[in-house]
Amino acid sequence: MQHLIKRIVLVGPMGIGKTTAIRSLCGSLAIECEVPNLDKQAHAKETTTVGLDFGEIKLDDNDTLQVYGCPGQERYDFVREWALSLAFGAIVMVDIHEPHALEHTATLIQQCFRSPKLQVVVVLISRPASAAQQEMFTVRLSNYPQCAVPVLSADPRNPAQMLDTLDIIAAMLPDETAA
Ligand SMILES: Nc1nc2c(ncn2[C@@H]2O[C@H](COP(=O)(O)OP(=O)(O)OP(=O)(O)O)[C@@H](O)[C@H]2O)c(=O)[nH]1
Ligand SMILES: [Mg+2]
Repeated sequence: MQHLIKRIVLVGPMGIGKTTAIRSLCGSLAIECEVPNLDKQAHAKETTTVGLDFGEIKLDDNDTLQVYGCPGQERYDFVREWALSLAFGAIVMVDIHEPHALEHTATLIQQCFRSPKLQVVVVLISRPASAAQQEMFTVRLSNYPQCAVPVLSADPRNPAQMLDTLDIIAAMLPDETAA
């Protein structure tokens, strides 16, 4: 069977769990770009990503998935743009309880689709929310242009849930997404 490399990018606001997700998936093999967080107003956590986090995952069907985690801070939006330009799939992570979650998610999805290579975008609800809240978010999001995309949910700290998410997005990628 042909061996393919599929690149996926994790995007979303500061502190949503992009680095945590890659750590869950790849453990000590994850390559992180963490530095002390000097913007505690934006998020109280101790470290934040500059550059790109990276992890590689072997999927059941012999495909390799490369996962890149973007910095969430807006000052590094050029890094996100560059990562998206290399990717075939994107996961937009969101806490649907955040103010402006809908608008921010829609803006990120639209940015993803501006990247010529990018073929699949899914939204990942990454904080606990009821089924009704998730349903309402999904319906409202689908009213934004280009935003009728699959909406999944998973805890970034949970390796099994993150693997399931990656399996779904990998299965949606067409075969010609070889590197
Ligand atoms: N309470 C709670 N915390 C969570 C949950 N999911 C992730 N976290 C925590 O949220 C934090 C996420 O931090 P990071 O993984 O560094 O976030 P990031 O998206 O990489 O952030 P930047 O790189 O700064 O953009 C970690 O401390 C996680 O343990 C959750 O469902 N509930
Ligand atoms: Mg990070």
